[in-house]
Amino acid sequence: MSGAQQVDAVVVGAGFAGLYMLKRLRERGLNSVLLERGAGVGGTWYWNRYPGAKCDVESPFYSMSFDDPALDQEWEWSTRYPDQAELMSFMNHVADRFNLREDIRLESSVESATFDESSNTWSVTYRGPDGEKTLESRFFILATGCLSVPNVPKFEGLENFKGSVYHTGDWPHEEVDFTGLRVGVIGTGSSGVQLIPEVAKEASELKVFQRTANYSVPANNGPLTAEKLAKVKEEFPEIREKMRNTGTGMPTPDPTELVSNTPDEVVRKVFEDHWTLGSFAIQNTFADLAINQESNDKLAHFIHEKIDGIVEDPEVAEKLKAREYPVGSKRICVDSNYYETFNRSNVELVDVKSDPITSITETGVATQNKEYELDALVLATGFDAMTGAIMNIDIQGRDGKRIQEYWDAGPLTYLGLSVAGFPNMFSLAGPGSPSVLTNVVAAIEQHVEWVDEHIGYLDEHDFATSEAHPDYEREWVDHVNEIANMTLFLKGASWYLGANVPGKPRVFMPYAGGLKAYRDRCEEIAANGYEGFQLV
Ligand code: N01
Repeated sequence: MSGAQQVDAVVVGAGFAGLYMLKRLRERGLNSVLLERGAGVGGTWYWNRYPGAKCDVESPFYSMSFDDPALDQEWEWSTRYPDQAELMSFMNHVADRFNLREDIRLESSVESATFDESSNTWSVTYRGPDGEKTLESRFFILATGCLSVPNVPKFEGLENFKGSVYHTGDWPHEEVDFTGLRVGVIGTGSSGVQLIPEVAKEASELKVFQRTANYSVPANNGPLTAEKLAKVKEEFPEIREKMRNTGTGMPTPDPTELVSNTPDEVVRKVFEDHWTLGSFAIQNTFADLAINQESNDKLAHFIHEKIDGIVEDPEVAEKLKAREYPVGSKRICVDSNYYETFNRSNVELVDVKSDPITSITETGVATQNKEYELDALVLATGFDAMTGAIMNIDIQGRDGKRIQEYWDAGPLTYLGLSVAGFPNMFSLAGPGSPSVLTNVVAAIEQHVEWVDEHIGYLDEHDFATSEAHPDYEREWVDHVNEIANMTLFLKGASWYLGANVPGKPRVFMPYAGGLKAYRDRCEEIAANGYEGFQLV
């Protein structure tokens, strides 16, 4: 005996996936520990607390019942889209309501996990408030999130900047006041698009450093009236069922009509109605928007016209129009007054594609042609997505096989769940699964329930370990690529492809076939005795 604490399962990460996984494992009678590097639960929503942070999936749908329909009935969502504070309240409520905290160790950062073949256990070492500790566990479950490792570009001189530097994905817990300051924001993805209108209200001057314009649509956020909430609650069982049966993980039916078969005036009316309604659902109005360039161009053109209608300075409007890639191939943004913000006299859009940033100086940002004096700098520069958090843990499977080496050219998984050579290790909503291309909470729910049932199967059939068969893993990775190749996704230099982090392999990581098709596949595999998994 090593002296390390023995448990049945170690779960890493206290976001939606980790909390629900812990609940299910506990109900199965497994002695489980959840390790979380933050000082609180909430995952993404614990770290991303920048001004304007909110989810762009509507409140009732960006939630799950945690297999207890009473939760759906008792929680009162206040707005159409949940903001960061409300999501944190919800996650904390979940942790309390299901008594999860007693098995959660906060401020506990996992450093390594090594599989011991003689005992079929994982030795998981983490650094916690009391120093380094090790747990020995049969199952090792990664609920580490797809967007949890901030990407900080290697700007020359960043460390010399005398003002404050913030990253949206690692925002301070105390309030940040930009009143009267000259602020620079680098990055115009979803985080930047949400933050910029809020900072513009406080800053004396705001410089927005944009390398690539994004497509953004209005959120049309507002209170969720008592009447609407009552209706949602009444319909929850049906809504949850619908969410399980669509490609997007949303309750709205998948589109069947094609732009290419629809008269232009009808297409325009559909886009217009969705623009007024708000939400990213505009990209799911027709079945060919993600696969047909000409159809997609019509949506791009529609958004460009909207920008022209909002932004007063035609030159600024022109710069704000995304042109190099199809709508949705980089994740569409959902905003509250983003384009309108560029009509403010204290806001300047700086195009750093044509005039690149050369360094950060003591007093601001230097581009090839100009220097911008700043008091504070916000990096809205995204994440080392999908693989970053997993690759940050020194994971060794059978025969000393290291995940860092095995995934050197991109992630290899079977169903995004299991990796050949890493027995009893499961990843939730990670690379190779639909996760970020769908309503991620719906995707997480499916993964957690599948893993939980799989563990039940192993126990019922006296199997000690489960891991992906390498041939099935290869086939799955090929399938993920084949589906991606049928879409327009490969035309955007997105974080889906690892293109936002210099040197990261360019591999399309999520599964683009939709949640319903994926769920069916997972169920079929389970029904066939977990085909493709080596059960020993
Ligand atoms: O990150 P991003 P994000 N010099 O990678 C720029 C989710 N999310 O945090 O496009 C200059 O999208 C980069 O420019 P470019 C959502 O899934 C959801 O905004 O690489 N610029 C880009 O403009 C989202 O997709 C919500 O040319 C540099 C920006 O930084 C995902 O998180 C809210 C640069 C990064 O955009 C990530 O969004 C927030 C450099 N060296 C986030 N490096 C909601 O639910 C990077 N950039 C609403």
